[in-house]
Amino acid sequence: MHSKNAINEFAVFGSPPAFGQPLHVGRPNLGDRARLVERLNDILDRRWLTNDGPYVREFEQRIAELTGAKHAIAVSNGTTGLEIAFRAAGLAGEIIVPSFTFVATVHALHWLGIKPIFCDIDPATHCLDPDRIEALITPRTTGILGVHVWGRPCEIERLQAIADRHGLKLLFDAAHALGCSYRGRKVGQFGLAEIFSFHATKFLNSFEGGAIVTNDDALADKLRLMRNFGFSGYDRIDDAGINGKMHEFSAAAGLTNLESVAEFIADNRRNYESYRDELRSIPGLSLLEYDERERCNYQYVVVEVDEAACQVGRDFLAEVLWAENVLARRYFYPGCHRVEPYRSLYPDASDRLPATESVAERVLLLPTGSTIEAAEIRAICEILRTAVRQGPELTRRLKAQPLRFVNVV
Ligand code: T4K
Repeated sequence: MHSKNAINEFAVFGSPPAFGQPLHVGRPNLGDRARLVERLNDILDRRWLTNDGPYVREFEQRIAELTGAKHAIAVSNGTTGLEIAFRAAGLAGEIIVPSFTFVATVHALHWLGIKPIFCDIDPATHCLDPDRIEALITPRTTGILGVHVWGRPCEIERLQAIADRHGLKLLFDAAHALGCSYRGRKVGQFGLAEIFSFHATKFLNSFEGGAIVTNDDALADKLRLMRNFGFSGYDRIDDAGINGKMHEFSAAAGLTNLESVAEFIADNRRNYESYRDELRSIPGLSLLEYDERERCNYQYVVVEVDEAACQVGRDFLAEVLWAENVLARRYFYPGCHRVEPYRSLYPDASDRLPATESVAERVLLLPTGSTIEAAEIRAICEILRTAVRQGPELTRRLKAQPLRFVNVV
């Protein structure tokens, strides 16, 4: 690692990068390799590769236990899980959804011909602002889709009260929130259904994968049917389903990684605390906090950049970090409403999303997970400390050269 005590030593101005290899935000956490290989061999020996196989069933059982939900239906990925859940729940017309989310949340609605009605977020929580929802409800609204951004649950009770008052369905995109709790109850037990992602970059991965969890028996039956083309038996089709099945290799990876999930959370928490200690002394950078009274998975290290206080903007900090091989991410810049097709379909959405736009302009996610070491975190924070200490000069010099890594929409 190269020291970065002055901006003249920054790779963005031609010096060697601090890190020889890229540091990622979403480097996969991996459980016991021998156990995984054992399970893969079982699958090959059994010649049962997919279609509700034994490992998928076991994985579903474990996810139901972990979340406390009555039913867990494993799916091929989180996005397909969202689509199947929306369809099985009968969502149609208009759905109120944040724009500050990964674009898959909104794509899933759009693919089903449902109009996303973008609602602003609370800048403190980064989740749907309950005070902004009711003004968006029309006779065409059938539901509210909350997203537990960064694993910090939405204001669930208030959302449920609004949904009940207007006869709307409430579902949650819980892609970030496995193992997290709201008022002492695990995420997975709220709304009509909650949908998790086990993509490689999530702290618990099944390579690709997801699960829909629900306490509703009838919905669970429908979800199982729809995940498998609508088949309820050989030659018997009861609904217009799709192929959303998780296969056995994915479930084997999910089960193996689940065995190490406590270690992954401990690693994330340790990283988060190291960042917190290091960043505390840097003016203008604030680390998004997790509620210590709740269960958290700490899988995202989210920094908000106050440009006025730092005298250097978030995008310039990202440019500096990328040049040093620190692949910090600007999730979810620029917001779903500002990417296609939503930008063209709903050109006026910006007018009612000031908090979304301002948060999307100042958020920066830093590398974490089991592969990141304490010394690397210290070095990343040293780069940030140097950048902020020499903020005005850094800004002046970066304005004079083209950005290589960061695009501005
Ligand atoms: N809802 C929400 C709120 C979500 O955040 C997501 C997914 C979904 C729904 C949909 O769930 P899935 O259908 O994906 O199950 C990543 C992930 O692809 C995506 O799953 C995730 N959210 C999103 C927040 O991040 P990208 O395109 O920004 O990251 P990606 O895939 O380039 O990976 C990030 C870094 O991780 C890479 O620079 C390299 C590293 N990496 C990645 C992979 C796949 C590895 O080191 N190894 C790997 O195998 O979307």
